[in-house]
Amino acid sequence: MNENGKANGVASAKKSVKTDQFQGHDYYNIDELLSDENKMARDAVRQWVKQEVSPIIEDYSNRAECPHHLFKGLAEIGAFGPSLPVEYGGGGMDEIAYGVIMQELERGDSGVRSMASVQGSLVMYPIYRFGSEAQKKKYLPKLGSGEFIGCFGLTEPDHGSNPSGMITNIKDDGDAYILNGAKMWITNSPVADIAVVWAKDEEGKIRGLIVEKGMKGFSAPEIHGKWSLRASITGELVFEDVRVPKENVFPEVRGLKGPLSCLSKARYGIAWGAIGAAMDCYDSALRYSLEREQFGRPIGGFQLTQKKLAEMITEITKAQLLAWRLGTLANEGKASPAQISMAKRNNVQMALEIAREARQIHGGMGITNEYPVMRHMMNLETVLTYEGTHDIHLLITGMDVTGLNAFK
Ligand code: TGC
Ligand code: FAD
Repeated sequence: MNENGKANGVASAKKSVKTDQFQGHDYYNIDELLSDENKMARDAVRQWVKQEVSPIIEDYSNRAECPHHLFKGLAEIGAFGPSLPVEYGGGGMDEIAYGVIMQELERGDSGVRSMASVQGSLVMYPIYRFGSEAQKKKYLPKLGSGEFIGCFGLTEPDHGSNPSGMITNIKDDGDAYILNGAKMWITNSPVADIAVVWAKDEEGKIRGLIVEKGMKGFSAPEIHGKWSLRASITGELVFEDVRVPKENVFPEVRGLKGPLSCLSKARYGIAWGAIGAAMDCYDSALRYSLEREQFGRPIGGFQLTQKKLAEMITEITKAQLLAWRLGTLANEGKASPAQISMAKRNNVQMALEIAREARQIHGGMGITNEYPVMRHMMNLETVLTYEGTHDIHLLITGMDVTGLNAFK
């Protein structure tokens, strides 16, 4: 209690939310490794997140509602496909620009970064990479401008980590395919105009197709009751004899490498994004540790608090270097799927551990929505699982270094 009989935690919470964020998380001058274009992209997105996301996100997350209105703004700041060519609705920037944009979005909220990851890497990218010229012309400009929202359907109720077992299927019916099956846990599906769906053909080969909202037999019910990623909308995709014109099928790509190559793109973005969530937790914990007093001094003066903060900035710095090096490899077209797995796994786990430590530094206040920490922590539980679980990425690394496949 302070001299006015008020709880210090609440008083300092009110004070600290008004304080500007610390910028002290560039411990190894990583800025010097970024191009001017990278820095401009990062600063513009950071500013946008401060103005448009930070003031509203706790409220949306509390109400478990998706801030759909942000889609247009995300398009305007170039968050959809930053490294895709401009003529196909992307930003024409390099892979590090894509990374720092995801970092700044996830500093705001993992769900907002998800909105951009799905649209850019899981919907625009497959259409750009595998689509016919007509598909590219029809969908990419509208997706890039945020006029259309897209979703990506790979996971099924009984096939998550093992998508090759999928049962969703297409059967030839003249000028169309008849699509049957169901997808589960699909980000943005209830609000999507189109879904990129992966299904097996009659030969058992995985094909990609674009399913449009309103097609007869297609529905996308919302999944409720999430304690994580609450500001992101998640749903199913249900297909009951949906007639999909053949012109909506990706012409060439066959097999799991189609969807997995999209995942490589998105997992790369998550490796950067998780750093943003970690930075926000670290900033909040550092600030709180300097403001909050116990035993007559700031809690930041205690060795155990300093240990937590010192380890946090060490881990953030290591994650930044991992992401930056991965970005330089990606710019040269040399980032392997296994290298991407290592960075996704390491950086998400790092962010989750930092969120948990930051929560402790905030004491009881850490469990409230006065601070972003608990929201990030809960979000990161999803990020640890989607786009390949923590353990699946470990096994990908294990397979890469031993040459032995633990999945088969
Ligand atoms: P496997 O036999 O190893 O591979 C099949 C073919 O794919 C190739 N490949 C890849 N290609 C590109 N990028 C990658 N990352 C690739 N990984 C593998 C591979 O070379 C092979 O090619 P080919 O030419 O020989 O046919 O496949 P498998 O069935 O043994 O599975 C391996 C495993 C377990 C690693 C894979 O299934 C996997 O990654 N599982 C995890 C599933 C997953 O990540 N699901 C994510 C769903 S989407 C999502 O979560 C979106 S969240 C969106 C948001 O809100 O941000
Ligand atoms: P399971 O595969 O059943 O795994 C359960 C546990 O078993 C995990 O711990 C896993 O690591 C472990 N396990 C599985 N296999 C092995 C093994 N061989 N060895 C050791 N351990 C193993 N999917 C999409 O297609 N599109 C989306 O937009 C999308 N968005 C999502 C949004 C949210 C909020 C969530 C939660 C998920 C989303 N997903 C999406 C699905 C996500 O990719 C899957 O949840 C994830 O791949 C894991 O699948 P699963 O949940 O079925 O878990």
